Amino acid sequence: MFRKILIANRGEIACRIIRTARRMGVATVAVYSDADAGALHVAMADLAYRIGPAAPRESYLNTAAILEAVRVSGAEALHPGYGFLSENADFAEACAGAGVVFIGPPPSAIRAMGGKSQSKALMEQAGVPLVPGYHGVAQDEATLTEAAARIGYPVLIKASAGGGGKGMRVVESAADLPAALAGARREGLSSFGDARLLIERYLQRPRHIEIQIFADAHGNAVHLFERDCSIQRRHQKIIEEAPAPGMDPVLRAAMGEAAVAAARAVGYVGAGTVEFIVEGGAFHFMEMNTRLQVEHPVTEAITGTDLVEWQLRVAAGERLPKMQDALSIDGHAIEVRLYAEDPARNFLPSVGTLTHLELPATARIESGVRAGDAITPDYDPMIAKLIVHGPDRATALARLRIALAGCEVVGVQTNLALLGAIARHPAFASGAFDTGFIGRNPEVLSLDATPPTTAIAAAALHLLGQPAPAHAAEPHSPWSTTDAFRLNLQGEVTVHLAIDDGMLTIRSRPDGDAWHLSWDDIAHHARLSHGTLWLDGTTIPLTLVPGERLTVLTAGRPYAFTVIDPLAPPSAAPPGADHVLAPIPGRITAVLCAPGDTVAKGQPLIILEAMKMEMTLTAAMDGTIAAVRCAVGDMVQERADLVDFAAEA
Ligand code: MV4
Repeated sequence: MFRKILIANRGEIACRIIRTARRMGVATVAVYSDADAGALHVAMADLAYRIGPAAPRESYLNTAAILEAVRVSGAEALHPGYGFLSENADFAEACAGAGVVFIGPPPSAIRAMGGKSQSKALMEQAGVPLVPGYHGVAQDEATLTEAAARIGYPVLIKASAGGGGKGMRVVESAADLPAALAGARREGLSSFGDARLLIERYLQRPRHIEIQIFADAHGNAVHLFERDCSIQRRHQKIIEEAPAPGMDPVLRAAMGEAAVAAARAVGYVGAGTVEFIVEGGAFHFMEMNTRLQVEHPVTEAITGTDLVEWQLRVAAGERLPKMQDALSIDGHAIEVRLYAEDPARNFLPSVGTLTHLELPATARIESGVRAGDAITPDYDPMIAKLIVHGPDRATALARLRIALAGCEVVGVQTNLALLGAIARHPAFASGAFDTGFIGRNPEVLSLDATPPTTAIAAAALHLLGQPAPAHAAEPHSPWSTTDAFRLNLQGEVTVHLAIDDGMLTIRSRPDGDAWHLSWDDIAHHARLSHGTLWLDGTTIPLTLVPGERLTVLTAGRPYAFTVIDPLAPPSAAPPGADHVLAPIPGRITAVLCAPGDTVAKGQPLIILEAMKMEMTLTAAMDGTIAAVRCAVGDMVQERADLVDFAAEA
């Protein structure tokens, strides 16, 4: 076994790899960018080296800096994690050239599976079933038109070099084909520098089922069953589970054999995943991911394995720890990805400091952050993965609901409400879902932000125990205290709270050892002590997190209140539709307008790149551009004013 490995990654996966290496007695070396100098993976490792500025291109994708860290640290092997350089064949080759073992497949296997058309041709030869389609070299209009007709409409056009749904177009009939081909070519060229296309029969309600495979350098290859990753949003997985609900053992065996055949066909070594789409009992190869995947823990849970340990053993030349006969499925596991993203802003990444973070001890937690850390615009905004396991799916799902209720995140917006809504949804519980789940159940995306009575009462009681506003003219006068001293008003104190667009006025007065609170014409009797609210005779546990906003965590959800000081001077009116503001911090990648331009509502004005996403900012109204306050390459802060419209004539 290696004495020391370097982890060329960050966040939860770097932490997860360090944990297993340490258990195996292998020393660990972290690398970090300037943005990560204080990150958890750096604190956990035995040694750590700076590799560059925050931008991935200059740090976690910087081959020279990473190989220099390998050299000075004396690491014998390098684990690339997922993302970044994990599926870069040139990097894997550079590792070999530098005398360090790349903990992953041979560069030739990465290359063979890298392109869609090429990998499909290889898989066809290996007898792995494909979606009926065309993935040939010829790209002329006549060939593609004839292929689409032969396949039968509806067809799906994909960019040969594509991934993540980019460049995909559904075409319902031959009349729509020329425009769709032209559009997909343009998108392929701009996104991947490659205009080649392939065409497939469009499956209307597929499930995304993938097979975990593992191979060693001695000619052994096994599969570790399937994961169902059908619950996705915009090609981003949010819930994964193993085994797939309702999976038939015959189909499982056939998919497992096909996945192993796929691995053998490219001389695979190490951990890999073969993705299929499944519809009506038939399965079709989509692509192979030549890395350890984010969702590998559900496979670990049902097979009782540690796949990072397997990766290290195989990379060190050992045989697979278990052969196919020794592998079986134990119960059911579900993983959810908790992201820092804002449901109210179309699930854009939400940046900020995690002022409060509690994750449930009842689930396996994989996280790269702790309370006090920041979610920055530089990297993926995942906060944590939660993995639950049980003897059957119903038990695992019940454990998931409990685990989600135990998550407390303050400082950034999260997708917790979405995860909870899916975990409670009957169609998810039934197991009869496909990749269209969120599209057909859009109510899971909408959140009811109305705070419950408990949260309002707790916020008001907390504020009643706080000092008076700082601007009070005479801080020691009875008029400025909040102990409910008032002449002729029965000791009444008024608290003003704002939540989202709403505003609440709560009247309060002491009542024995508790308070009498009233708002919206309803009165309550309440007391707050030791993290418990006593309200109208019922005791409710909750968490209060003071800060710029006061957050009350109750019933598994955060409610953030802004304390309104009615005596404070009015602030400047916020810019409205006549300004384009940066929704999150990021880098300007295109400026599509200039002063004096007349633009129409909805017209793209600025393209902003942040958290690995590209965002097009559009005009909120028809008008004339007065000023453009940013240029390509600028880093801008959240709410930065990017474009101003001229005042209406
Ligand atoms: C498909 C498909 C239907 N028919 N191919 C989306 C991303 C890429 N990896 C493949 N994708 C799809 N390919 C055919 N012939 C539907 C999808 C698809 C999808 C696949 C897996 C998980 C989620 C998805 C969401 C929308 C579409």
